[in-house]
Amino acid sequence: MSSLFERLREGIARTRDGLFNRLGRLLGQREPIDASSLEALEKALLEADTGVAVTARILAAVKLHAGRARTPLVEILRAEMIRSLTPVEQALVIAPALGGPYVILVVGVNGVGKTTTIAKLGRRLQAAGHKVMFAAGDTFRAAAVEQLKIWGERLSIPVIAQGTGADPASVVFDAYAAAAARGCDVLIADTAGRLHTQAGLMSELGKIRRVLAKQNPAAPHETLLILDATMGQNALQQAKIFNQTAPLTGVVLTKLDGTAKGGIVFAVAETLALPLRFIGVGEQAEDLQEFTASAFVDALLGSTTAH
Ligand SMILES: Nc1nc2c(ncn2[C@@H]2O[C@H](COP(=O)(O)OP(=O)(O)O)[C@@H](O)[C@H]2O)c(=O)[nH]1
Ligand SMILES: [Mg+2]
Repeated sequence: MSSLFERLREGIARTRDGLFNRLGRLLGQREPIDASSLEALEKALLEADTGVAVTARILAAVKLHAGRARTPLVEILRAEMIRSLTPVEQALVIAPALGGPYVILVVGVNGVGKTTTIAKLGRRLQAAGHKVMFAAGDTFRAAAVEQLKIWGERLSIPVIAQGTGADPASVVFDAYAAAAARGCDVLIADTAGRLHTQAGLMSELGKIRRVLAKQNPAAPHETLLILDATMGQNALQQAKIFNQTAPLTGVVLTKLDGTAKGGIVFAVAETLALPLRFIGVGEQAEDLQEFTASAFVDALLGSTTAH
C-alpha cells in the first residue's frame, strides 16, 4: 500500500510544493498566528484553488485554535482539512445487481478523462473479480469509439459499439441487453460531453437514462461525473450543469498531477457534497485511486507516513 501512497504524494507534488513555498516555516509554528501569517495562509489556500468559502472556514478554525495548547499550524490545518473531506470519502461499491448488470453512466465534458477513467475503472473492477462490459456511448467522434475499443481489446473487456453518429441511447440499450445476456456484473457506459449545447446534452442523457430505466428501473445505478482538476473553479460550474441534466451520484477528479491547484478537491467536496469516488494522479492505471481523506491530507501536508 505504501507505493500507492507514494504515487499519491508524487501526483499532488505540485500542489504541495505550492503550499510549502508560500507557507514554509509557518506550518510548524506553535505560537498564536498573527495577521500577516493568516494572510499568507489565505493566499496560499486561494492560490491552490481551495475556493473562497472553504478558505474562510479554514481560516476561522485556525484563528480559533491557533496558539491554544501550542498546536503547530500544520496540525490545525490537517484536522480542518480532514473534517472537510471526510463526508465525501465514500467508495464506489458494486452492489450485486438483481437480474442485470450494475450500470455506471460516465458523464463530463470532452477531454476531462472519461474514456481513460472508464478503462482504469474497468481494469480495477475486473481485478476485483467482476465481469465488466463497456458501452461506446460517445458516438459523436469516430476517435472516441475507437479509443474505447482499443482499451477493451487491451483489457479483454467486451465493448458494445455502433458507428459514429449512432444514437447513444440505442448503443446503451444494446449494451445493457448484451451485458444481461452474457451475465456481466458491471456495464460502464461512455458518453459525449458537448457542453456548449446544453439542451442537446440534456436530451441525450435524458434519453439514455429513460432507455436504461425501461430495462431496469434501478439503472443507472451510478452516474459518475468526471471533472478535470486543471480546470479549477470552472469544474464546479460544469458540475452544476451536469447535475441539472442527470442527477449525479459520484465524482471523479482527474489530472491532479497536472496542477498546483489541487485545493480544488476541497471546493469540490464542500460545494458539490457528492461522493468523491476516485482521484486521478497520473496516466497509469494505478493512478486512479480511491479517495481517502486522511491519505490525501497526509500527502498534501507532507507526512511520510505510509498508508
Ligand atoms: N496526467 C493525467 N492525465 C490524465 C488523467 N486522466 C486522464 N488523463 C489524460 O487526459 C486526456 C483526455 O482523456 P480522455 O479519456 O480521452 O477524455 P474524454 O474526452 O473525457 O474521454 C488523455 O490524454 C488522458 O491520458 C490523470 O489523472 N492525469
Ligand atoms: Mg472519450
